[in-house]
Amino acid sequence: MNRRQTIKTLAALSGGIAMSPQIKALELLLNDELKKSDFGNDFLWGVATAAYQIEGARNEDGKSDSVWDTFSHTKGKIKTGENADVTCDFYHRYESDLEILRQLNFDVFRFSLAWSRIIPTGIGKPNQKGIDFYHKVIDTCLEKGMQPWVTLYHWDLPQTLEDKGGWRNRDIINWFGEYVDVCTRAFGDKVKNWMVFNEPVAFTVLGYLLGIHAPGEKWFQNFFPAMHHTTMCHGVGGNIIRKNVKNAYIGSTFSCSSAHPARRNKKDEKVAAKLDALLNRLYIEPVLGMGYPVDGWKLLAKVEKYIKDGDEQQLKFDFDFIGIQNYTRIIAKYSPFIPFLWGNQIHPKKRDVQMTEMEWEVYPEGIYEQLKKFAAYDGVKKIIVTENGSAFPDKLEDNRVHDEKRVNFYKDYLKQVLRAKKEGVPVDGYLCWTMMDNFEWAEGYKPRFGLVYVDYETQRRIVKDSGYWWRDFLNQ
Ligand code: IFM
Repeated sequence: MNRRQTIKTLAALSGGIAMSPQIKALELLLNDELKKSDFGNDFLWGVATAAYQIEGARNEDGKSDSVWDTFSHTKGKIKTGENADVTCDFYHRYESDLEILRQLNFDVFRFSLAWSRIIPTGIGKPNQKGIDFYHKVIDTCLEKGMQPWVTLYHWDLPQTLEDKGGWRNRDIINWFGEYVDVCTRAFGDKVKNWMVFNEPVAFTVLGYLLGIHAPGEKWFQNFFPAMHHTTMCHGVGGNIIRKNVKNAYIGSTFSCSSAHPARRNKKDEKVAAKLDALLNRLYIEPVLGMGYPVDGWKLLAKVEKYIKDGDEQQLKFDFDFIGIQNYTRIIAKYSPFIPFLWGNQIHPKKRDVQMTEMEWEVYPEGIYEQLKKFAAYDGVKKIIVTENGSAFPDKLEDNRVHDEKRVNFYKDYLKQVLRAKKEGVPVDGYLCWTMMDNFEWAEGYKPRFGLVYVDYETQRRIVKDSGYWWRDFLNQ
């Protein structure tokens, strides 16, 4: 029996409850044809990007190095030995890139500001040329009828601030406040949609606990202060945006992956709960006034050392929306060999499931599970899927890229978003990761996530079949 037959059978067996939202949602999964109108007229459609991954122009117009410039130029840090000094050269090609986006019918362009372009010394005098660049990007979006959605911080801390301890130094609360103040004063008249952070879990866990992202620091004594100061900056950043930008729509974005126990036993369940606390609950719960999720992982209580009187109040912020970013799920299993976690994930390779080039399991139901989970928090008013996408090995053949797997990925994940929406989850928008292939952090340029293929030798852009699929879907 295939998946379609199974769902049909279940729907038939359910008899009396055939009209329940769950069954309606299952029926929806049977329907191969997705319609834009199913999501409603006000649903937002866009793409997401990040400064370091696409801009290039490493030292142009006064920009200083960020931690990612340093990290990518340090031998052995990037798997392919590459860096993003040039990457897609968006700094010089933003007009034609945004024109491609317009032709693909997207409403929203999400991008991040590079702190080291705007205030090269980290704190102090802003750099007018850096500010001018973002004005040009914003104006181009507006002229083309697209909404600019701005992320204030997508991992590229000015190196000069890292030299002072970066996110581990409590002074970053003031440094970040100053930076947000400069940005919101500069662009607040034109930009209404703001996100404080991109995936705080990623840059603190990968950058300060595991050392596999910039700045390459390791261990809990680095992670806990970085984590607490980042959380404090949610409140600080949010309040400054509220003060400086009239009618602002304010959010922050959170990566999330369902953590399922491998077996129904206490040990595996405990590992899954720890991973859930770390990966999904760590940053959203303090913002909502619930404190750190120590019930999920007691070890997190060690952050107390860095909490000062009055911090708990400042951690809270009443966001207008929450961005969720979902790619995969994790299957968690007890292991006596991994200290603290006492567990590990069962790699998708060992589970005979479809994987992307990142070796992440393709698990569309995961986005539904996370939308339901985030919507269940008191205080989450609206949700936007601020990133979702996949890397597959793309081949350029006669000027076309037939990326059928990526098209199917989008269709399957979108169906799950719609399923959640039909069940009452207040999800109001969906942004693809990402506009075009770019620098995938420690993985270099190998994984290609874009709707547009980038030939890095020539900087030629080639719209992939997935890009055309989006163009037609959005044109309905
Ligand atoms: O490329 C990243 C992005 O910067 C943050 N979210 C996940 C993407 C894919 O790994």
